[in-house]
Amino acid sequence: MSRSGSGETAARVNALREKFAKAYGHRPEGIWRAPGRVNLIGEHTDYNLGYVLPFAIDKNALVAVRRKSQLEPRSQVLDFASTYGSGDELPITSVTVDELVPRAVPGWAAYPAAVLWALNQLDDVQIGGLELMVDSDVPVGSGLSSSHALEVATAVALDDLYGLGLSKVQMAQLTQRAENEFVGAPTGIMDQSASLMSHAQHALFLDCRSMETQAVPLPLAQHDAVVLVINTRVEHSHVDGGYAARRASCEQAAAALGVESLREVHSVAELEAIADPVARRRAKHIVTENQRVLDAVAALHASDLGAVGKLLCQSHESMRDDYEISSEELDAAVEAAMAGGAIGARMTGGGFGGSAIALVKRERIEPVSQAVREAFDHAGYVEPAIFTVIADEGAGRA
Ligand code: GAF
Repeated sequence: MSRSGSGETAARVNALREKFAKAYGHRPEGIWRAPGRVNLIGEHTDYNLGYVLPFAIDKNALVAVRRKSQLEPRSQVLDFASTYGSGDELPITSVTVDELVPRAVPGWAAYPAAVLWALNQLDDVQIGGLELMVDSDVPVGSGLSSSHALEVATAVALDDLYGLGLSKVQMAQLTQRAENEFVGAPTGIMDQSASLMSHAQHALFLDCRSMETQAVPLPLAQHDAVVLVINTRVEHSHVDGGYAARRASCEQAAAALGVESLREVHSVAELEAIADPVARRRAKHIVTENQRVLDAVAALHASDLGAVGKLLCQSHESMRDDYEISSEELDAAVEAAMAGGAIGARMTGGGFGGSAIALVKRERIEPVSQAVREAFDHAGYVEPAIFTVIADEGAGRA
């Protein structure tokens, strides 16, 4: 089991500064940090304008940037490098500002490029040549929002460097547009909001309709409890069909009920009017999940971790049976964690792979981890990566 902390981030910031200087021949103007997230509860409710309760984690993306002078001949060229590669030479991908068109940039560079593109769509914003280098310890494809961390780090960097004065809500909307239109993933607004707006030791209660937030204290220390992440290492992607299909079912259900979004539905009984059984089941998850978020916020305020744990388990069942976005590995992780003595457990994020979380008393970390490892070994799954996470502060200058 491992855990990354702020000491590790500081060391990565220094290493990134040096690698940047080596690759580009001078130091960056600054380095910005944006965390990944886990979602405690409230899954697939964001694009239904409902409630979510994520928190930023102590794993993050770093982006080092230097603006090219308008006097330089290459001032309209955007250079992207990352520390991901091994070896001494870090390859640089270069595109001109004019070449920034949706879906045109492959690989990880699509995420910072998407943000540059989205910024240049705004009135009065003209971002020209840049040198950029990224570093991240958010595991890719793990359901911990590695792509949004890269996007948010780029957005806060450019907002700061160019003095754009964007609010956090505007930055969340901007990175959502980048992800939806440039990258082509029809995702909601939760992940970037968590990365931007979270506070240390708190979960972020976000109303995705009003974009109002409340920092909800996580009473983990009082209970000597932690949040354990179980990364199944089955990679997922939201550009694939499953995520979009769930979105379409929700829109179909809302249309059948004559409401703008499923946020306007408050009881499962109302869903009887939906003729299509699949759309009805999908809508049932959303309606019940919104209520579970509200109940979880109340339980956290009451410092009732037992109640939070029950809600996590109910949420998982709903995603497994009604929303059908779990996987064999995620179900096994949740089942084994509970058998090993977790207070509650559920898959987290978009689903179809990625990670589960378990709420665990500190003294049960090892038995729970062991139970999960044994279950995976027994089923012949890839060995999961298991680590604790801490609720960290949202994005900013590193
Ligand atoms: C992914 C998306 F990016 C989020 O917007 C959200 O819909 C989540 O899946 C499911 O809750 O992480």
